[in-house]
Amino acid sequence: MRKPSSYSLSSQRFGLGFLLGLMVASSSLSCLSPTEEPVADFEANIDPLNPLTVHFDASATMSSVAISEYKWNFGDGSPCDASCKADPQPTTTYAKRSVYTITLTVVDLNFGESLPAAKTILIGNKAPQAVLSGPTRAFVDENVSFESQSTDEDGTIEFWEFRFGDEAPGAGPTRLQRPTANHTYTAVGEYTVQLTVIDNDKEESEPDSQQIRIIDEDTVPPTISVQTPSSGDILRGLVQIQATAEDNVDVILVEFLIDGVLQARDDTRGYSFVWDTRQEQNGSHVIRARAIDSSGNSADSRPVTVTVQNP
Ligand SMILES: [Ca+2]
Ligand SMILES: [Ca+2]
Repeated sequence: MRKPSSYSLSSQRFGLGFLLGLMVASSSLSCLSPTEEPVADFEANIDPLNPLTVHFDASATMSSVAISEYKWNFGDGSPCDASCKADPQPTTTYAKRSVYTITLTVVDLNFGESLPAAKTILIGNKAPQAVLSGPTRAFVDENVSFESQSTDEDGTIEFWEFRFGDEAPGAGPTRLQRPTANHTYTAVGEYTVQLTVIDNDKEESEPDSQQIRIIDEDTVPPTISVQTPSSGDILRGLVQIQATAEDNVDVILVEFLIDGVLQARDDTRGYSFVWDTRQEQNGSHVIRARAIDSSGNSADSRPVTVTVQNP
């Protein structure tokens, strides 16, 4: 039973493989009777750390008896010595970036030589690196901009392929010839945005991705209260002022005010600031905290009136 041969350069595994031509000869057999000659087949995996190094693998070769010889021709004029001929998984490092045609002929003890299997591959190209940037939150119907900071060490980037995460099932990416993309989401949700770039050797990068949260426009202000100190407290020295704030979307900043004057800002939950009461006159002072959400809505806490009494 015969089936069509298939290209087996494992670009998925290493992400660096790129094929210019395909096999010249050979089909694969899904089963081989003991009366048939062997069928050579191999994979060529470009090393992810060195694009001039290629790991070959002849595991896909079919034969009814053991293979006695793997005749590799790496396409760069280097000889295949006895150890190379015994090796179904040789590794070769090429001297320079070029297109090479690699062939493999196998020999088994019963039926002699197979037809040559061949692959023509660009070896030595460095794959481009995709780097995506963009907001992590936006509103429904807002025009959102994503940007590529991708690079190609040994060439240039020719295409930028964006996926915004809300494509129809089966739809392909948006392929652009520029590094920025604009997109408008029509529904709330979490979306994965993905960028793949393609260099001037037609080699694709690994994808870079990020999440974006799409929300309805937020008109609800946050809530905030000062936890410590409490109204009526008598304070001296350094005093930690602590507030809690909540929002339907996100609190991005809490400000602390003493007698209406801004003293400090904190954008980390567990909002706090250390007040040096020695800088104040002894007597009554009013503490307030103000929370600001990601849409710019703000709210003030109830005032906390304390007495400063330093020696
Ligand atoms: Ca390149
Ligand atoms: Ca809000």
